[in-house]
Amino acid sequence: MRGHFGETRSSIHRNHALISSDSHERTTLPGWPGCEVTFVITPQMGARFSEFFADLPQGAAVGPALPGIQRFLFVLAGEIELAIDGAPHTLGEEAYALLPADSWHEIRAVKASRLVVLEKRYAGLAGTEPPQAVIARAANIPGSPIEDGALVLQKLIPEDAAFDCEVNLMDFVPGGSLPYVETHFMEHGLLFLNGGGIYRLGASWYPVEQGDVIWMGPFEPQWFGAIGKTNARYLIYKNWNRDPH
Ligand code: UGY
Ligand code: MN
Repeated sequence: MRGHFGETRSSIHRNHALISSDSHERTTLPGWPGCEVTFVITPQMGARFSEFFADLPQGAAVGPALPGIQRFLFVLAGEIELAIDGAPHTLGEEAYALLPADSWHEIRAVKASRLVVLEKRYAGLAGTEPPQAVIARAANIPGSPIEDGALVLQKLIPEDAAFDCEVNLMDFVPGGSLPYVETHFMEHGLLFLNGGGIYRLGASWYPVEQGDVIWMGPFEPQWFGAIGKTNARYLIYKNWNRDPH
């Protein structure tokens, strides 16, 4: 939703960014024929990964990511068919896939669909085979209550040395919060799926709501408190499982 002319909640800084949907810029992209894409996090900001929304009309067909790049996709709306090695999988709302670097796949929109996509260069590990594709539905992933039930954590990617990233769902009860201000070398790409609250990034506090995206660079102090009458839930990427150098 747009506010007043000349205003936005988007706020871009050297080591963090809040991108609200009022400032989205839709573009075309050769790899996504017939689709509209909206990049919200890219290396131009300083991030070491990309995050974008992809709006696919019914029937759109999309091939794999660029060489060396792995792709995570999460269906926000609609339905897609994902072909991997010839085997089709149907993914509806809140189904997701992690597609390993340099592996063939095709995404076909069964209905008009909206995806959120994360792409990063895969960091291999000597002596460890690269991962297999992961395809699942968020609703089937068990949640772990943490911080005395202030939030429930779902880990969408298996905990295995082959994976160089995490993508989690964090669901906060009203009044729930992160227990402390985190500082860590890992980066985040975050999308608010439900509810909102106050996000602390560095020395700034931002009101946040459904549809907002946040990039948190290395060591950016970060804290969240869920404010409101409903749960606040976000999808959060983190580079993970690898040395910092
Ligand atoms: O996993 C995390 O680092 C997570 N707790 N960070 C965050 O929610 N900002
Ligand atoms: Mn964190």
